[in-house]
Amino acid sequence: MTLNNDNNLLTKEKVKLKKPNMYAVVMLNDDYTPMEFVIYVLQSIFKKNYEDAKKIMLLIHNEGKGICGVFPLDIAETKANQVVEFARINQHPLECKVQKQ
Ligand code: TYC
Repeated sequence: MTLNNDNNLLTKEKVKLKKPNMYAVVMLNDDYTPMEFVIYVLQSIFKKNYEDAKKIMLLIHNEGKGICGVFPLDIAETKANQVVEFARINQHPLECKVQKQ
């Protein structure tokens, strides 16, 4: 909004707010990572409750991949890196990728 000197309303400017591009963190299935480890990752990094984490883990196990969450790019990349790093420390081959929505 703009006011003139008499404080009268002159114009209503359009403020354009662009929604941020969103990115899915996609987790991939493998034959070695224990199911309970994947559930723990989904709970700790993606803040899922046990029930939802188990459902997502089984979907990935059965379908080959699945979305853990959708975030702005920096957060998606941070979470994907945390997953891979935590898996490496525990000697599991768990992988995930970041995919633009
Ligand atoms: N397929 C694994 C097993 O049978 C479990 C698993 C689920 C691994 C999801 C990775 O992203 C994954 N132990």
